[in-house]
Amino acid sequence: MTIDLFEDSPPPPWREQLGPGAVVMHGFVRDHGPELLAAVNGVIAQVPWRHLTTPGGFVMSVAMSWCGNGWTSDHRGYRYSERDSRSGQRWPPIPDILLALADEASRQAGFAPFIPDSCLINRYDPGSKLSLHQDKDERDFDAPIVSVSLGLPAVFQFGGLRRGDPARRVPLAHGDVVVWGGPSRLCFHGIMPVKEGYHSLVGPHRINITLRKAL
Ligand SMILES: O=C(O)CCC(=O)C(=O)O
Repeated sequence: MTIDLFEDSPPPPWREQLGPGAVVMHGFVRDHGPELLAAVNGVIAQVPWRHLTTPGGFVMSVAMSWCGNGWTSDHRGYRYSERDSRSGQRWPPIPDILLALADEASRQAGFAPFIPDSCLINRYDPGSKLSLHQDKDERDFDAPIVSVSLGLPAVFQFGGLRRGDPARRVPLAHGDVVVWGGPSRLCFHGIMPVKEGYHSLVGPHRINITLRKAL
């Protein structure tokens, strides 16, 4: 697929290595907020925000939506699905702009061309957080994870392969992209509670778009 979205972009202002195969590309999509947000809103119109319940019975503070392969959490555990179990319909396709972003970010982080099949969109209202966890419900771990931050800033925690390993705290801003894979693919990570604020484009929220090869 060829789209020229990233061809005119300036080089990323700076990269921060978090570990082998894990990098923050600060400002990578800073100039593309409106187009990315339009893509997000197109998905939300079809898959409205929802607060999932964890297998342990807790309602997640983060609101979620998705496209490509969807994501479910309930008392039976976490899993991906190709279709909405209520309607039997496939979840909406991943917008081209997000596919292009994932591929470009993967290559620039040193990974192979990347075609994700699942895109999870998280909305953090002030106070929302995501506890330290591993992304391990995907079928194979060869592909990296590409994670985009829009709107309010947040502190990303990035630890090691064991839950108890020390976790680095990395401030993320609008337009930052984190890519992790290879030896870091299963590193624990999370988001600390998002502080109150207002972003001129996104409003009083942080939006995260995470692209994965799930099935
Ligand atoms: O919001 C973020 O930056 C991280 C999201 C995340 O860890 C996840 O969706 O698994």
